[in-house]
Amino acid sequence: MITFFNHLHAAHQGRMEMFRGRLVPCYEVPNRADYVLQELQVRPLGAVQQPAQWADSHIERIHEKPYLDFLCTAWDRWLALDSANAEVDILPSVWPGPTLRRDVQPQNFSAQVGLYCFDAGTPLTAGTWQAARAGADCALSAAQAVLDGEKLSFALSRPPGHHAGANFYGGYCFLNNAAIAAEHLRQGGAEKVAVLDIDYHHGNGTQACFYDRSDVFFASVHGDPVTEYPFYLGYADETGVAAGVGANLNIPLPRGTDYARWAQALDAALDAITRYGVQALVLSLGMDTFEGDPISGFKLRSDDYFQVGARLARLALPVVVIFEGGYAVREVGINAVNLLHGLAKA
Ligand code: SP5
Ligand code: ZN
Repeated sequence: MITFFNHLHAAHQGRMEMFRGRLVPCYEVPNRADYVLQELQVRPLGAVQQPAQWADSHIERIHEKPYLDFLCTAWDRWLALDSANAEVDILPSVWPGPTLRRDVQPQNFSAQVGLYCFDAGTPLTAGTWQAARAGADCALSAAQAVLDGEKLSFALSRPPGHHAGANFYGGYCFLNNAAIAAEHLRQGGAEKVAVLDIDYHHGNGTQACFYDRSDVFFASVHGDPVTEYPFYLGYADETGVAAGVGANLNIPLPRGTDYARWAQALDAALDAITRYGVQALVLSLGMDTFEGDPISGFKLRSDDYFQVGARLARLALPVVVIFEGGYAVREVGINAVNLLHGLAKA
């Protein structure tokens, strides 16, 4: 395995997110990535490197240019409104809900934030762009490593990506690293690829990126959106549109699901990927399926992740692993590295 570590990840450090009318400390904290790196140093799985610097054109295959322009200028515009804004992060407070227009771009900064951001839990901070952009470089380098013949690569980065889409952010995510990696595999010659998302939360951004495409199969096992974030996508009846019909698989599971039942769902997703017939896999690896996760509801235990890795290895595909969620900070390194060892050694 080769790991690409985002050395700029801590530039993104949100202070507060909205929960039930109050601002509470962010769950998506810099320590998360540092603990995974630390555990990889205790139980190594190959080299840890910095990514190459990739041109923006690779990111623009997934994200729209006006959205990227907004992200990379947002903090400076925020400070220009009021220099005291340096003390607080950007959160939206107004959205283009039902009957309101999203086809005109308002000039007002807060109105633009609401156009691009779909929740009030995702602070945009001074270093968000720098961290997210370097994370996309990690994803591209990890995909390139697989194109160059590596069997397993790991983009160890934050903020995560799977809730972000072509022109929106939310769910702690800004740039969709898994989608960027999958598209890079396609550009590099893989005719069909799969993205398997095992974060606790449905990967609505990734699904949206590929929903009308037959060349990227998206499969996700996640908390049932009828009760779980992101609520408005991730149901079993979402199977794709147009050319993408049959290339999207959602397996929602109830809160409280344990490893035995979760593993059955994983096997169903793996079977579907095998039947689809792909040359490479992108794994959106969220560790928030862990029983100790503070914001999630599945019951996987630390030792289970070895088995998860071994099950994934049965696909016998090259895998690009993208780090997503997981908020039990003390255990996130052990759990992620358990899975990677199960995958690499099987
Ligand atoms: C990448 C990822 O895992 N994003 C998840 C975003 C979830 N945001 C909503 C969090 C709601 C927090 N609820 C706190 C409950 C504490 N008891
Ligand atoms: Zn998650």
